[in-house]
Formats: sequence, C-alpha cells, structure tokens
Amino acid sequence: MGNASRDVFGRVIGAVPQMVHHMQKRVSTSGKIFEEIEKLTRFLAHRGWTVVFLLAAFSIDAKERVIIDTDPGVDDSQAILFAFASDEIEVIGLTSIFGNVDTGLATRNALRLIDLVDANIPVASGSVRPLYAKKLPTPTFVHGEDGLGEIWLPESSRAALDLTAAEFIVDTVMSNPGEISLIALGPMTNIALALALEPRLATSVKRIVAMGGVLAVPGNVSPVASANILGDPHAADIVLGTNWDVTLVLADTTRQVKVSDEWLERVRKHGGISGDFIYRASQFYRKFYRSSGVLEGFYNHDPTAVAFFIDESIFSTEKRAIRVVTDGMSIGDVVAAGPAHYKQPGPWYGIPLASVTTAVEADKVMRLIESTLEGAEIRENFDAVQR
Ligand SMILES: [Ca+2]
Repeated sequence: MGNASRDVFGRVIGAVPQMVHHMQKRVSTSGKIFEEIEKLTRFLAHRGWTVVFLLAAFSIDAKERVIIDTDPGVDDSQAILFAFASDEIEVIGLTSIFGNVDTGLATRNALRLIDLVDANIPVASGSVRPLYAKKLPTPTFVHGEDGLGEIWLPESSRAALDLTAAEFIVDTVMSNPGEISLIALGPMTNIALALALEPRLATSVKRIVAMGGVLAVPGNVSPVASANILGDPHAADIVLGTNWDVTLVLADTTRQVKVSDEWLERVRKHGGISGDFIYRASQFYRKFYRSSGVLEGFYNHDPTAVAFFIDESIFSTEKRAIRVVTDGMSIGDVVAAGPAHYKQPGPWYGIPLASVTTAVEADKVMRLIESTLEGAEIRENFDAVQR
C-alpha cells in the first residue's frame, strides 16, 4: 500500500471508533435501534460506490516509478536490490555511469543484477567521462576488479538499449511528465546531459534524490570532496542548481548508517537471493573499510539514499542554495548556503533551493532495508508454493 492510500486508510480506520461510539450513544439514549439500522442501510445505498471506491484505493499499489542512475559498485548493488525488493517503488530502468567502476563495467554489472533477480527492465549505458573535469582513476581497491567485491557473477546475456542514458531519461520522463523520479547514485553527468538535451526535463521530472557531498566531515577523495561530486563537479553544480525538487543525501548522513557483521549474517539467512548476494559482495568492501580504520561496520552510502526516497520521515532536511567548486584545489567541494548568505549578492544569490539531509535515524534505515529484503524473500517463497 502506498503512503497516500495508507494515509486515507489510516484516517478512515481512525474514525471508526468515534462512529461506533456515536451510534451506541444514540441507540442507548433513544432505544430506537431499528431506526439506526435503517439509517445505515440508507447511507450504504447512497454512498455504496464511495465505499467500493475507497476499498479499491486501499488495494491499489501506487508505486512511485523511478530510474536509478548508478555505478555498481558494491553499495550501489545493495541499493538497487533494496529498491527492486521495495513495495513502495517501481524501478523502471537503470542508467550506468563511471565512478566505482568504468561505465562499460557499470552497464554489465547493472545487467548482472537484473539477471540475479530476473527483473525485466532496461539498462541504458551512460557517459564514459565527466563533462569537463579530468576523469578520476577507478578505485578497484574499494569495490574489487569486478566492481562487485570480486565474487565474479556470470556475464549477463541481456544487452543494453541502443539509447544513451541521457536519451533514455529524456524519453521516459517526457512521455510520463510529472510521474518519473530519479535516484542518482554516482557522478551526475547523465542527468546534466539529459537536461542539456531537453530543458523541459526540469519541470517534468517528479523529484531527484542524489547521494554525495560532504559539509561538516572530510571527503573520501579529498579533504573537501566526496567521490560522487568530484567525479563530475560541473554536472553536480548544474543538477543541484536547477529549479526542480532535488535532495542531496550527504555523506555526513550516510556515514552514520553502518553495516555490521551481524546485519550481514541476518540478511544472508533471511534476505533471499538478494540477501545472499549482499553478504558475498560486501566481504571485499568490508576488508577495505577495516584496512582504512573503519572497524565497527562499514558506511552504507547508496542504500541510505534509497531509504530516503522510500521513507523521508527517517531523516531531517534543510533547504540550501548549493554551488559546487569546479576548479582549483577545492574542486568538488559542495558549498551549501543558508538564508544569511543566499539572500546576499554573491555566487549563491538566485540559486534555486535544494534540500540536504541533516540527520538520520540510522537503525531505522538498516531495519527498513532488512525488512524489505525479508518481505521480498517471503513473496518469492509464496510464489514458488503457488506454482
Ligand atoms: Ca554509487
């Protein structure tokens, strides 16, 4: 059940005790029980269709449709499988980008993940380099030579679309204006290119949730920059400075959400095919984090952005005017101005406001991912029994 229908359902259910109480009171004071039953019958006769409509609304799954732009990547893979398993969203395509791996391998890994859970959705291959900046070296020491923690999943027999990622985003969004959202889990090159191809995208995308950037903590690739932003600082400056509904799920936030060994063991046992994959792919990644001094569980970057997309109530956000430094030694620094600065003449003046995450209930994120994977596993087993 979607959030909207759950709201309506909650309100109707919440009103029932009051209605019953009201009727009981009238019945007991007047004693005219038959009159009340007659009234109820008349109500149903007049409003029968309304009741049928409401019941139908409860059972419709109003899933939000989303394209995930991604560089899989161990944490990307967990994020994608989490999104596939969720009842709240429908992933209608993956677009690939360089970052954790090169674009070619990102495309092949996206196809491998689709094979893993037999999801029948398209993959469009994205840009092989940033708009203007120098491409960063690929961090094979973090995600492994295969990008998936060196578990070497078999190559997929599926093929990517003939369209580029930017073309796929434009075609899909423009044929469903106002309905499609984007989750950006890598450098934002494809999204900036899509905007350049079709400026009306800005008013046609439903919303964008992007992972990356640091404000109060050091970056993972420079003292001021996180990998997704330094990967293409010009693209990030464009996407975060466009007048649309965009939220940046900062690494300040995602670093608070950690994957423990116990959590991995549980999803391996109860998370079906996806849980087993997440356990196996995470072992190499976990070793990298341990070697860099992160001992108590590793940071769960991309899945936290998907969690934000599914349930914003676990997070706090603030509105800021965001610029990204595009050259010099602070390249890739996200500078998010508050009202004291964006109301003054300067580089932030007139920049449309974006949201940044400022707090998260980390345990709730991990529980949401775990319960979502478990739910998908239960459905898999139920379907198998039905067959
Ligand atoms: Ca990523």
